[in-house]
Amino acid sequence: MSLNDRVRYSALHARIMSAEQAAALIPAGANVGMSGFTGAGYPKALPQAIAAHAQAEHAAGRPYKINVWTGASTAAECDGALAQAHAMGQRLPFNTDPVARKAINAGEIDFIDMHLSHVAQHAWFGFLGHMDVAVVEVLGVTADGLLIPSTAVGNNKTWLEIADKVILEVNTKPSAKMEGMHDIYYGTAIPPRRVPINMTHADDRIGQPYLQVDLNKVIAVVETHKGDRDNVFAAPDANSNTIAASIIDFLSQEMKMGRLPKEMLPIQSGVGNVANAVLAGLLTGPFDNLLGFTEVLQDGMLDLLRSGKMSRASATAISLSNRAYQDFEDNIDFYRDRIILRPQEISNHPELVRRLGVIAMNSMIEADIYGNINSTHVMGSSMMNGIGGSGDFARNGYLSFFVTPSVAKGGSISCIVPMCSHVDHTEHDTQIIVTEQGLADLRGLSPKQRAKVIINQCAHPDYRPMLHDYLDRAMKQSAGLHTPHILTEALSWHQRYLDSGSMKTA
Ligand code: 0RQ
Repeated sequence: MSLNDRVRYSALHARIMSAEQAAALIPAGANVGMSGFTGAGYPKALPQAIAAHAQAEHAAGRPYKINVWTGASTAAECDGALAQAHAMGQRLPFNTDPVARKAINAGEIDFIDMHLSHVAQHAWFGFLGHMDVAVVEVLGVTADGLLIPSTAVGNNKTWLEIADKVILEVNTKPSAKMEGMHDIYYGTAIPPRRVPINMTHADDRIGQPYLQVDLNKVIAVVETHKGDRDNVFAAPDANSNTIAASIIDFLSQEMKMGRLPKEMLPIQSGVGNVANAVLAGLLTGPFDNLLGFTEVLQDGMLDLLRSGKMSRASATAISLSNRAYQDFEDNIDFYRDRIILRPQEISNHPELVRRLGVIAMNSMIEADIYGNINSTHVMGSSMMNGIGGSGDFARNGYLSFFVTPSVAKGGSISCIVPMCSHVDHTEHDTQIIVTEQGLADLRGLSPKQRAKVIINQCAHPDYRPMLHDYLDRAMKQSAGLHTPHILTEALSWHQRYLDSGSMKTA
């Protein structure tokens, strides 16, 4: 299908131009809102043209950087290209690109790590500054001038509303038959004018299938013809399968005990291999008519929909391997009835996560013996990806799981430590921790009770005696204080790793 067929609002045809021409319209220092969420729906041609433009400007001795706000992570053609060209000054709210990560940790990019549900509203409130340009991938424009969203909705609704100028990147590669799959809610308002969001089931449609834009703001329309990045996952390993089995067993027990409704509650699943293993486990598990209320729809959830185990899934992005994407396109009529793509301010909304009773499952980097969770930083200082949506779901979910293998880097790092080197989710947000060693149910436990359960159930046997020793000595020294610590020792495990390459004592 040609670009003119996709852009059915003919007045926009005059604004079609090359990515290079459009890139030249973005001035240095601009705040640019880009589409993109977990490697889906990000602009592909324009960021590379901006990167080339930046390099030409640098060669001419003119500094050129822009500030980039997205939905979540993009891909090499976007974050990677811009970081490679030293073209990003500020970046928010979540990144997985290795080149950008390096620049963030080198202090070249000011990275602002935010809850994904906060981004749009902080932008409306004016907390982030003024948005100059929005660069948004769409699948087409209707004859009425409405925009057909792409594989991710993310913050696009907000970017299109608040930006002074808009550049549309029309991707002619994904099937135009995605039209109708999206649900864009326009009812959010700034306090004190907010009203409840009228959603009581994960699969309620509360908005319209199209994004709106003031067409007078559209300064360029650029074509791209390229699929999203291949979000491929290795087959689940033994650890992931063990963690998945523990979670499914735990949910079954909860249901038997009457603490989980028989019709089951909607599922949120983070990204990564463990998350996919849990979803794979649900394929053969005892639950039927599942609902997904999540941010990222990955291969595992597509399989659940295909099998009929899951009836519908709500997300803000479909982030698939190329293999699963082909299945999605081949069976698009089937999936259009079963997938609802929403703005991330809705997919991650605390009000909805709490009302719907979502079961949240997220991966982490480390947990401490009291249940504080680090999802973002390696050894306290180095940014990995960001908090993403994990906090939106963990604090507000009906049940909230944090999962990790018990050790990292071949066993030289314990993922259960005396004190987290950085805290994203506090002990108050953590209900259940799962490693391949076991599951620690922390609900209703005091800090000292939690510490014993976490060490006994979740720590690797190589580190369990060291953790017990730390806890015992901390209890003795503190003589009964609420959360015993030995402050001079609490972070010594991380320091030992930095000094010697292992958290183990010699
Ligand atoms: O590093 O690749 O150099 O070997 O961290 O670890 O085990 O492959 O796990 O890919 O699932 O990522 C928390 C980062 C886990 C991710 C995190 C090292 C390990 C490896 C990756 P290498 P794994 P995953 C929905 C929810 C926050 C956002 C979130 C994440 C690398 O899940 O970003 O939850 N979560 N969003 O070796 C040092 C430790 C370590 C460690 C692991 N204790 N110390 N390094 N690693 N544990 C999605 C969105 O919000 C969009």
